[in-house]
Amino acid sequence: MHQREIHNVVILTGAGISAESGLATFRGPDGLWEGHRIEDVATPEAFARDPDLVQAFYDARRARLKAVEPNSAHQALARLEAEWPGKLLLVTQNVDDLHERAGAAGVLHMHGQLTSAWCLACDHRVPWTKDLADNPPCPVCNVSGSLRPDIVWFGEMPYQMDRIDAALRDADLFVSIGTSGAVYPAAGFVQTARYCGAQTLEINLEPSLGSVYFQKSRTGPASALVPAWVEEMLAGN
Ligand code: BV8
Repeated sequence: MHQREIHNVVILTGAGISAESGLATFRGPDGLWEGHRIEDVATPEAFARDPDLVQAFYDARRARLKAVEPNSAHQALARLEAEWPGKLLLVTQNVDDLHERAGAAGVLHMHGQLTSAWCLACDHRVPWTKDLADNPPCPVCNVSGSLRPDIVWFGEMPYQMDRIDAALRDADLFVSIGTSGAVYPAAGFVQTARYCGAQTLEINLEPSLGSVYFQKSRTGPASALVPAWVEEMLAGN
C-alpha cells in the first residue's frame, strides 16, 4: 500500500467479521436456518407466504445479539474510523449491531438492521429490540401486525446505494472484510472501486468468489488480520 496516496477509504464487511463473536455466517456449514435456505426465508415472498416463519427467523437472530460481543476486528475498525485523517466510509452487509457496540459511529447498513422495525401501515422505521412475531403495535401509528423486520431481503433494493457508489468512485482504497462475494450489488463494489482507480484489498478466511478482482488479499481470521492491518494504516506504512 502506497500510504501517501491513500486519503479516502471505503470498507465493506460481511458475516465473516462477526463469526468469531459467535454469529452464524450464511454460507458456512450452518448456512441454513431450521432447515430452511436463507434465500428461501429472506424474501418478501416468504414473508407474504409465511410471516410467522420469517418473523421467528429474525426474532431468533435479534435475541441472539444480546448473547454476543464485538470482537477485536470490530474494535479495530472503530479505532480506524475515529483516527483516520482522511475520509472513511464503513459499509456493512451485516444486520447485527456489533460495529456500533465496538464504538463505530457512521456505519452504513446497506441490508438493514435487526435493531430496527419498519411499519407497513405508516412507513416509519423505529428502533426495535424485542420480538415481532406477537404482532406488537407500531409505536408511531399504533396499528398492530404492521411491523416487519427492517431488513433488505433478496429482490429488494439495498439502502443508500447512491451514497455508496459515490464513495467507491472517490476511493483511494477499498477493503472487503469477511464476505463471500456471493450477493450483488455488494459483490460488485470491488470492480467499481478498481475501475475508478482505487487500490483493493481483501481480508477473508479464504479466497472469496471475487478474489480475482482484488490486487491484494490476506487470508486468515478477521480477529487477527484486521487489527494488524489497522495498525499498519495508522502507522502510515
Ligand atoms: C437486488 C440481509 C435489485 C438478510 C442479505 C443472479 C445473479 C446475480 C444476482 C442475482 C441473481 N438472482 C438474483 C440476484 C440478485 C440478488 C443476489 O445477488 N442473489 C445471489 C444469491 C445470487 N441480490 C439481491 O436480491 C439484492 N437486491 O439485487 O435488488 C433491485 C433492483 C431494482 C429494484 C429492486 C431491487 C439484495 C440482496 C440483499 C439480501 N439480504 N442480508 C439477512 O441478513 O437475513 S444478503 C446476505 O448474504 C448478507 O447480507 C450478504 O450480503 C450476503 C452474503 O453474505 P456474507 O456476509 O458474505 O456471508 P457468507 O456466509 O456468504 O460469507 C462469509 C465469509 O466470511 C466467507 O467467505 C468466509 O470464508 C468468511 N469468514 C468466515 N469466518 C471468518 C471469515 N472471514 C474472516 N474471519 C473469520 N473468522
